[in-house]
Amino acid sequence: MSRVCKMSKNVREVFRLDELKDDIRRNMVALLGNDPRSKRKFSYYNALAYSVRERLVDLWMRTQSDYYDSMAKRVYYLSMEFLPGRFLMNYLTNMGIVDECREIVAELGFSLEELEEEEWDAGLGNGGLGRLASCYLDSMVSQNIPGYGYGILYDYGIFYQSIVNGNQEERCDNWRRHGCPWEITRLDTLYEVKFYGRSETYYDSDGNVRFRWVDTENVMAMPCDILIPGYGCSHVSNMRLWTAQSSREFNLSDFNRGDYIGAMHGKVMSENITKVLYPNDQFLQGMELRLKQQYFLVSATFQDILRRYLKQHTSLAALPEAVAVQLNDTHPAIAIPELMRLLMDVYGMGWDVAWDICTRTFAYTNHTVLPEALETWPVDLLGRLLPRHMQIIYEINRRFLEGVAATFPGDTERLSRMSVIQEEGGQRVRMANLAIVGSHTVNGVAALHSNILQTGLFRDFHEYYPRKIRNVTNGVTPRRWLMQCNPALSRLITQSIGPEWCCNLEKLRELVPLAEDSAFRDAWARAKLENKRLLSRYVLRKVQMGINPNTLFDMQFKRMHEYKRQLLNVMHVISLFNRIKDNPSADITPRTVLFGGKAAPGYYQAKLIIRLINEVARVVNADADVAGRLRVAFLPNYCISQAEKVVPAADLSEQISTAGMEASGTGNMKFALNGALTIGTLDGANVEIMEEVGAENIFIFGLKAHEVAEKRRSGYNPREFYENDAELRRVMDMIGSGFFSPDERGLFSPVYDSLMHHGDYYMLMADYRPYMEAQAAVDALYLDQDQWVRKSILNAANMGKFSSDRSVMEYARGIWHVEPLGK
Ligand code: GPU
Repeated sequence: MSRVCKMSKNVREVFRLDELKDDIRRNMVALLGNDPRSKRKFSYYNALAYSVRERLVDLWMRTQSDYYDSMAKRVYYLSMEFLPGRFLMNYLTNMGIVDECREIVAELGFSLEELEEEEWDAGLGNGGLGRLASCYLDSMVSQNIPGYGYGILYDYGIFYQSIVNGNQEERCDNWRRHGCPWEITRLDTLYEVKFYGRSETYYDSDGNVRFRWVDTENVMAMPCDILIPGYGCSHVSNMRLWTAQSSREFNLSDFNRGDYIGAMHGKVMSENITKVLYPNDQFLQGMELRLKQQYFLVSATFQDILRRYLKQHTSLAALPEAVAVQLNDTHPAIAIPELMRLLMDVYGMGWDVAWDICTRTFAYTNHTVLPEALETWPVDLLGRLLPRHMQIIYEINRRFLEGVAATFPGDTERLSRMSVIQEEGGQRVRMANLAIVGSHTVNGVAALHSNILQTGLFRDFHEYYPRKIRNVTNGVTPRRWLMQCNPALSRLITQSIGPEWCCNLEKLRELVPLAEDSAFRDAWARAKLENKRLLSRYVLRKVQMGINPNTLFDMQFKRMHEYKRQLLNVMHVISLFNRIKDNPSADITPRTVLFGGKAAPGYYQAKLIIRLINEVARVVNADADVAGRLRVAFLPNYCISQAEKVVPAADLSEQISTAGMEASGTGNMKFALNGALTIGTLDGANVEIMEEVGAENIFIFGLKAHEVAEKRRSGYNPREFYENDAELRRVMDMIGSGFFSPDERGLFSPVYDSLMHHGDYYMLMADYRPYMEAQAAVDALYLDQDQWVRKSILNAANMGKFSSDRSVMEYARGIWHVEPLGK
């Protein structure tokens, strides 16, 4: 049993809480140079943060030496994105000292909540993919699985979104402007990362042909660690984020030539690598700087992995027994030729031995089937930036295709589909093919998605490697996504079934019988109402709009994407508006429809839909007939800390993507876990949510994935729905004719045209009527609060499967082959 495990016994003693207040005051002076008599919230937040962090450093060091002593196999989770949000409350929650801390902070004259609000989100990701990585780190360390996150410390995270005259405007997110107390910068550790140059052959002393990468331009990578505390402080791990520093020698040579500005230019250019996160979600832009970022992450990380490994091993032959590397999508897939290069060119191995090590080390997770998101890099770009890697990729492909050709003789079409090199339209490297060939396991992120990989996108690979492509359904951490974000509900659950649920989410099933207990239902409804009140106050503060907590809170919060179909939701809102206008005295269920989400800055259609939401909101909210029955708002700058306010307050969760397009979704899990009912298509993890909560407790509608595929094949005609449905026709005509944009009648024509004239690729017209019917069922059920609350309880109670603890254990046992330490 590890030393660390015993630490959680007496938190007061372990975390020296009696000294915390003094430490906060000391840090105010010593670290921040502030007068402790000052009442600046920001200073106190920082002083508290440092005081909390220093209590974990010791545990972190013990954890690391536990890993070292036991020679445990380590998991490296490589991701271009992490989306941790704020750290303070997560540290306190996982340390189990929220209440104690609240008291201490009160003695200093603050509320914990106001200090919490001083922290900027760490927005080092776009959306679900980055947040999943952060949930997995929480679950790994909480379950004693020795793992690390490796990523990039962007100076500028995902942009700050504001809404000006209904339009999205982007401002840069200078999140570390005032420092970040959670970072531990390792100034003394620097790795060199090479770019450009050329691959050179030479003969080694045995007369063998070898390769080396020469005439490179070098940049230094410096690590910055952020601690990740496990729940109950079982262990403390870290994510290691790299920042680019100019290399010293390239400066010096220029200085010696007297070219000061030239030297500075080079310095600035090289440090640009980690300047900014690319804000595209599921869209490849193909910029050289992005490929540089990817290789920068991979090169620095592998130097670190091998350094740590070689401290305890003399030969690299056993690497796959000591190291598992998970590639979070193809973004870090250049790691495969990089490890080959290191093993062959630096450590002198032959191809076959190196390839065997490589393919036993890597596993790859696919997160999308959208064609515009699949990474391909032009051969000339990749070959110029990473010439030796390009050579290795060609050789991987040559050997791979040899194998395929032997299995499927004469099937040249199959060869060209499976090739790592795409030939048509100029040679490009298909990163997904490279990742599949170089990994022992490939997984999709929900059952339906993995199935689509096996039978659709990666069908040829599934035929060739029948056991390689598998499923691990996503999950979310119950610590942040219930315990921390929803204290009212957490308290009620713990009072009713005890505290174990937060480490064993299946325990929530014990709530099932309580759905029949009217006192419990009342308490459940009160918790929801309290959260809705809190959110109403937030909405008033943010967008100066009053919303009524007694109305149905209908929420769609996620990145703006055509396939996620925020537009379908808007079409429902417009239809409700029309029904009220036609019959102002009609008895309808009062609703508040809330939206949030960022659009990629270059995604025209997604930005236009934001504008449409805001213009519809303007019309609806100003209408006297509608008052009290329908309100619409778009909350700017959706981010993790906003999600923590939104999710607990939802009655209805909108998960309405075109079936077959959302790989999994994780917002769907967060909302249902917090007692929202889902209206959704049979897409991604919605399918499994329905299986868990029961078809009678969820509003499923619309085309199924195979029907979407069939319709695309047989010819889909959106106009047919327009012609046969008067209510739909009216909605479309209002959008197209400028009803919501009287000063600019043609403003929304592109929205109208995409559905009516450009094929309605995401099939909103086909799903409109079924969606309207499902929404009518929602309205009816909401009027019966007793039934609604019962179903709300049953939703939360049946979400056990969607804990990221379960997902991580599936990876650990089935893919990484690691066991929790100390068990
Ligand atoms: N996802 Br690829 C992203 O958030 N960004 C990406 O670049 C890619 C995928 C999402 C999927 O859209 C979502 O369905 C999934 O739940 C999430 O990754 C985590 O797997």
